[in-house]
Amino acid sequence: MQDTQPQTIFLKDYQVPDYLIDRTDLTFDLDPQATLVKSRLQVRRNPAADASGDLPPLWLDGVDLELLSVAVDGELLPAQRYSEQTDGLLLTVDKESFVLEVQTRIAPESNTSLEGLYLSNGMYCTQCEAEGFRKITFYPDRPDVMSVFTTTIVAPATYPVLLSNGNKIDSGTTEDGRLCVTWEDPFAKPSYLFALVAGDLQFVEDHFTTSSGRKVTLQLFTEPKNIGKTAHAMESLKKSMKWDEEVYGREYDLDIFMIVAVDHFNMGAMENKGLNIFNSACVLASPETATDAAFQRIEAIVAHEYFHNWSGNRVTCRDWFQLSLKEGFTVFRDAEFSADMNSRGVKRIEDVTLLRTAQFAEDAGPMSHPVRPDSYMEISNFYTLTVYEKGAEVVRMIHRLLGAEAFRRGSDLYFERHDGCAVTCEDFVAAMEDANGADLTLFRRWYSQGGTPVLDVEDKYDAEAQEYHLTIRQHTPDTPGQTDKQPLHMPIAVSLLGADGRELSLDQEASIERVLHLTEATQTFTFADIPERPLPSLLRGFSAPVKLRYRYTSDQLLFLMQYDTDSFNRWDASQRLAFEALEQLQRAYRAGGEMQAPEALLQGLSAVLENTQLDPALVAKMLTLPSPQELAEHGDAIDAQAIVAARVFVRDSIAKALASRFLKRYQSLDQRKPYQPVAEDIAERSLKNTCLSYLCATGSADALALAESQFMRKENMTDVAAALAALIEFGPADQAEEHLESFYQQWQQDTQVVETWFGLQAGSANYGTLGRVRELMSHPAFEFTNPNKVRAVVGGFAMRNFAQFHQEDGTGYEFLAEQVIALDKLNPQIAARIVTPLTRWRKYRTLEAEQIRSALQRVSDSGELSRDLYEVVSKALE
Ligand code: 0A1
Ligand code: ZN
Repeated sequence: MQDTQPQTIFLKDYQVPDYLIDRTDLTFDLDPQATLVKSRLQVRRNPAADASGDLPPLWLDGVDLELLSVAVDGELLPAQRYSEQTDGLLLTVDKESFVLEVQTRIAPESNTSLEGLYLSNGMYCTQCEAEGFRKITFYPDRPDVMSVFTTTIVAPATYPVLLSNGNKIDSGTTEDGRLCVTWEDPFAKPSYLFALVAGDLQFVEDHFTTSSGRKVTLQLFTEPKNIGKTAHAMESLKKSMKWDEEVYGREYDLDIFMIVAVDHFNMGAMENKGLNIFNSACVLASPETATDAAFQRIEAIVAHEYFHNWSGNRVTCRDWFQLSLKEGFTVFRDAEFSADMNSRGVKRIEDVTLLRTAQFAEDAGPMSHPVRPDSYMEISNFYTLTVYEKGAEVVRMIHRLLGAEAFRRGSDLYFERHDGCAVTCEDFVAAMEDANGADLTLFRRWYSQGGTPVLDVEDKYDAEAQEYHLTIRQHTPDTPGQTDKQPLHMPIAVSLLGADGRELSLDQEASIERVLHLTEATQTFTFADIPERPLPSLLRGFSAPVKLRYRYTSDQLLFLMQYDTDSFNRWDASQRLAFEALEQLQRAYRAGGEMQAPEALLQGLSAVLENTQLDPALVAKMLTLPSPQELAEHGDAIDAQAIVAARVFVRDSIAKALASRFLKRYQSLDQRKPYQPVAEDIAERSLKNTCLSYLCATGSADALALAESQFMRKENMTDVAAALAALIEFGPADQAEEHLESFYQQWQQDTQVVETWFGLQAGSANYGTLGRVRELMSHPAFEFTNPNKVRAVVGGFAMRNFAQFHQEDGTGYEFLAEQVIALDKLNPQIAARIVTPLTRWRKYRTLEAEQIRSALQRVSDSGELSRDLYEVVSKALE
């Protein structure tokens, strides 16, 4: 917590560090309340720094540390040569190079922020990105200071596993019987990639032979009770290592790669060099306990962290404004990996859904920022969908504009040029240009300009000239601190469909898709030799992260749903149709008029459901209505009740109209196969469970009996959780309570399943009532200091339970304010994230807006806020 108003840090103020640290030798003497940290730094004046004038003082970041001693070249430094401040230590040394030794004491047990060194279920672990290392020892805690680390860990024999980055070079026992291990990481790295783990852990081991024939040991550590849940992550790791060699030519570089699962973690996982630390929920899985979605998430996150070894660790960020350099690129890499391992079309749909629901909302909210932000108060607040997902879209557009081979040349040059360096987004783009003689001058605006561009498309067919003209107008709305946006360079992938549903050939090479380079505010593209008036399939594969408007008629959307060969656009047509129906019904609801069944949508979905040639996962996606959050993102003066009512009405109309088809499809897919988390089976289960949910929505006893039988069979968690969700949403209350209870009885020992159980209730339109959520928070399995539990219960309610959170009396908002205030005292990062729904108050109609704003004001008035929460709340109230 700060004493004064937090400072804003600006990209334009960046300066190279005054001093470099060539070597960092650390010794940890572990103790829950008094861990002794000794650091020995080989300090050297940075030759690239301004050399005029006297030697500048040396600044070391440090937060919540007890300073014990400071010595330079073996001599204790007199007190007048250093001054301790709330956020660091300023030293006057007057030497160009010297050895600095600092001793500090820290209390991991009292560290609930989960940054720095902390305890999770009795095991020590660290989280240093972005600025957690300064909670361990005094250090220039910035990514452009890269150092070779050795780490010695001393701990009681009750902590037999002692890990850090790199290779183990020594181990033994001290005179008093404690264990002592030393690790050396030969690759220079910034402090944010440092890691330490100590505990009574078990591990599984495997090996991977790299393309050049080096044998790498792979180890995955967990608490003993979880050792049976490691196989999927290990397989995912081996697949990732192979893929990165094949697709990017990137080999692993150490002799050992370790993963550790911890229960208390603020994010998904962390790419520490050679020692990745994972949130248990993002690495542990077994068929009985984890859903298909969890299996896929684990595969993606294991890959993401592994890929960071090159895009992040070997080549890192100069400063935190460049965060998307490593995150945007790595998300793009992991998305392509997942697309190669599973269904490419479905992966794209999932990613775009996230972007449209959450990133577009961020772009339109008070924390809106470009992919490369210009300023921040607290960097932890910028691990955002914009930096990650929109950043990945920006890289994807480069891939589209240049083509796969050219992109690979660019990435090879980038890694070769900058290996071992801390660089900028500009360096990435420059490598892409230089490797290919390309010009991305205009394209760079994507990094500096925020907001979601809107494209308006109009077309004209000239029968006489056999020409088709597409006119595209682009416009990006103002965002906080940015007005008068400039046009962006973006690829627009287009096909033209003829009356028979086939794509027309677009040039001599008979290709059916063209990538238009949009660069101007308004631009017209002409297609020659077009023999009939075509129907355009626009922005195929979502080739740019924009909102595209074109006046499709319902018939045209039905046509695209039937014929478009781009599975993304095929799905998108179904979503456009659903949006139209839902918006019309919201208007009817608000006007107190009658709600009419959405005939066109019913017709389209009926055909889709009959089509057994289509990937069942795609069918399931087409049958899934846009979420309330996505509908809210579209609207102004949001009326939450209208959104909920319209959505329930459409859902029930579909359920009723297609009931017999749902049953037929459910039955044909309900084959008792042994569980495997492979794309084909996942696709079948997703459609089967979508059918089940619609069947139960009718409330029919037969349908509920199907769900009950699926629940009782306990074949795998995907089917069990889907059945339970349907039962609690649509079944009689007393039975649902029984099922919830029996589920808990069976799984109460399993942390991940208990999180699922919390989430199912908190996110349910029926069960996640405020009273129920409060009860869950006093359940013995709930832990306010565990982010996963908070996300399941508080987040499940405030972020995934639109209907209950937006109850008209405003109590949902008050509840969230209360939780945010309490959380901020324990874990500022989580407080600043979970407050998000309150920050979007301006989008709602007057009544809700006033209620939400006043809840946010209450947070603001509650006393001194952490820097994390202060930044988010103050920007939202501005
Ligand atoms: N670099 C990690 C994300 C991460 C960021 C911050 C953390 O602690 C506050 C933890 C993880 C990734 O992209 O996976
Ligand atoms: Zn990452």
